[in-house]
Amino acid sequence: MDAQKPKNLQELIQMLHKIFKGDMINVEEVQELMESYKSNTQDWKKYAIFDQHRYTRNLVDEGNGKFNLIVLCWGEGHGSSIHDHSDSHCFMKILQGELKETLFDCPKGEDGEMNERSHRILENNSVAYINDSIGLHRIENVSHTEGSVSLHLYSPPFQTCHVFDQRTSHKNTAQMTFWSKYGERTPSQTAVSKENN
Ligand code: 2CO
Ligand code: FE2
Repeated sequence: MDAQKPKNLQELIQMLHKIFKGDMINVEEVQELMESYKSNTQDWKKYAIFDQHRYTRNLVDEGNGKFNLIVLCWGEGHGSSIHDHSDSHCFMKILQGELKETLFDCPKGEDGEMNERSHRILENNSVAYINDSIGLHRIENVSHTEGSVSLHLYSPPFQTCHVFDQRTSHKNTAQMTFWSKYGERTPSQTAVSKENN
């Protein structure tokens, strides 16, 4: 029997709370559930706070400590570094526009160019999944005319990740911060902690 489809973002969040109650995570189940929600701007516009200079991370829900649900806003040409996901599951649903995902192998050491494995365009409403055993990725909004918005679920939640230099494979730790929480702009912090990865 088909599982019930969430009619809006609130229902999706309730259903996510239910399936994250236990200790096991069924990746396909989460992916299918997130895919079955059809994006409606009205549901998430209060979280979609863009910045001119870089992509923003906007906290929607803390999932009873089991996961973070975050709306990311990618202005035209904005992109992330190459990064990992701190041993967490990462689900990423497109809410508006498109995003390009480039996959990289995890470098063995810190010498030389990183190996680019593949890339793809993620279309509206699709859900991508990654974890550190799959590899690393870079996410970009390659559009020159449209902002993109995506919904990310990380379980367990994490506050730092590793970022990598494509040319040298050099690895650094990056702090992840929120541009807003529950629709309210986060008070501004020191310059260094405002950086996204
Ligand atoms: N992991 C990045 C972040 O949370 C976004 S790329 O999609 O996982 O900032
Ligand atoms: Fe990521």
